[in-house]
Amino acid sequence: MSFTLPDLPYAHDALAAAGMSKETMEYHHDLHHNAYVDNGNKLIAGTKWEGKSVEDIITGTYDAASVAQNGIFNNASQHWNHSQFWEMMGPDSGAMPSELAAAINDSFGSVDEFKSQFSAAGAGQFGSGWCWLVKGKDGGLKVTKTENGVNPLCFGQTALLGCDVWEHSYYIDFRNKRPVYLSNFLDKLVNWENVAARLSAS
Ligand code: MN3
Repeated sequence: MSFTLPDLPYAHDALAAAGMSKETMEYHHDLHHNAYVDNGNKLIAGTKWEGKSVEDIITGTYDAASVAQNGIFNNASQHWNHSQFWEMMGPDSGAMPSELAAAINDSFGSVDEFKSQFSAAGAGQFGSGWCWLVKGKDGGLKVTKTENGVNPLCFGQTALLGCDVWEHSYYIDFRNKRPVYLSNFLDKLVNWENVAARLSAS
């Protein structure tokens, strides 16, 4: 099995009113994500990873000491990260399902405290990376941040929500204002039903 670029689960302009423009989606999905797919397929061709699942490739190639030089890992992880990211957003953000809100309250004390920690993690990630809401091995929820394409699979965690803080994700719409992009993401772009479904499936 090789990598395939998934279609967006909505039209390219579906998130524009919520702050993520059609132009951003055309660059981010059609060009950036597609490049991870194409480059990943070239790199795994003829290796033992050809035919393996993207999750197995990520966990099998992750090496904290050599992320920057690890082409197979970086492209596989970025392919997986973006495939999740598109699903984690939607045009109808809606209210947070009660079971998700309860789990967040249990771990963070309040939804506002979770949002504060998530935004701080994203704003504080120096350079390219992601911030996450994960379910850890102990069953509790926590906020993390990762460099480049590193993701929760590398640490045996379940990714409930992730936000791409590479500049290509926000520069067209928010220029250099990453904190504004993050607060808008939490307030208008997140598909909380998808996040809740990830939690109940975990
Ligand atoms: Mn990206």
